[in-house]
Amino acid sequence: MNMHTLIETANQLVADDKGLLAIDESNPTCNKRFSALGIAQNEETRRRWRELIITTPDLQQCISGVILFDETFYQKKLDGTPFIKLLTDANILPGIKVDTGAKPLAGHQDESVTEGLDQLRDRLQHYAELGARFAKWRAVLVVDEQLPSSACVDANAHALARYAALCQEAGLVPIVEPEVLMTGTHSLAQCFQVTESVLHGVFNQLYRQGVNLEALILKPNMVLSGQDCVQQATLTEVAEATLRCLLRVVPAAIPGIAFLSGGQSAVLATARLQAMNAGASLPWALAFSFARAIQQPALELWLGQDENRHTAQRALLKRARCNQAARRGNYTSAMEQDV
Ligand code: 5MM
Repeated sequence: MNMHTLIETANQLVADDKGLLAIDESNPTCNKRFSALGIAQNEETRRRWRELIITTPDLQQCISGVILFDETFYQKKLDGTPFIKLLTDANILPGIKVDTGAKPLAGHQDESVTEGLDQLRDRLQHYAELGARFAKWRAVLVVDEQLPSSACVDANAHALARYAALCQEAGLVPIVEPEVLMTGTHSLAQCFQVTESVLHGVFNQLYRQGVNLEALILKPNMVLSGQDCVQQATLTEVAEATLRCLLRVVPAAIPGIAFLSGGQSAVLATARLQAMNAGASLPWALAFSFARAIQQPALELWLGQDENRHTAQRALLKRARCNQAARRGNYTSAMEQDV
């Protein structure tokens, strides 16, 4: 492992106001998104969708890295060119989701712990040999009056740190993703309190496992009101609460924070990123690592039909450009009218 290279890669992922594009949906999740739009749910359709995304012209102008799922990692363009080569040739860093999913946490109803540490060292080495430059692991935390339990926070923080240490050993930059879900009736204040305590737990474990903070990217949720909360926080309240929370618990040593979108609408996710980047200077780059908030408008135009391919690519690029503008603090709602 060359720590200098790892640090360079981590910085490259958040350089030039670019962000990450997550296309690492597991097959059940990808199929669920397809099914909602009447798109066929099979390996070839998933390949065609991912090919459309990866071959979007000019994507590299606003996207620094793409997170792949294992199936996609080995797939090829119709002409036989591996997706990994297409990305690398376009100067987009290929990444790989390496967790094996959130599984029920024993003795803790409605809570999960993300699994995948078994054989992880070998899997990471394999992906690195095939050209991956970074990896991703997502933990899921549910909020209600009692949850998350400290057992759930501790177990997930420990697994994230073990994963991150193994990634750095293998020469891959770890994307550390503890997601506090927006589903539920909880308030902005509850989300703040849970997010703060989860991030505390994660950075504590990262420290204990000897993970180099200069060579990782944090992928957190924004601090939001639960989606069924009667009192929805305003744009300014979300931006203020998210920044206050992150400034309390995220060390200045990390190069960047790249938010997940978590089910927010594409436009709202961009507007909130803009609101956070429009203010005071911050110790880390504040970027994006969206899946739905970049893909969904394009998917709704594609509908599995080749004749919609270019329209869908334009919609995808537009979202990527809007998010890059939001990183610069230059995004305005007028950009939504651009074709
Ligand atoms: C939270 O999900 C991640 C970011 O996506 P959104 O911006 O849509 O919230 C995403 O990378 C997620 O981890 C993958 O889609 C994989 O999810 P599954 O549940 O299929 O493992």
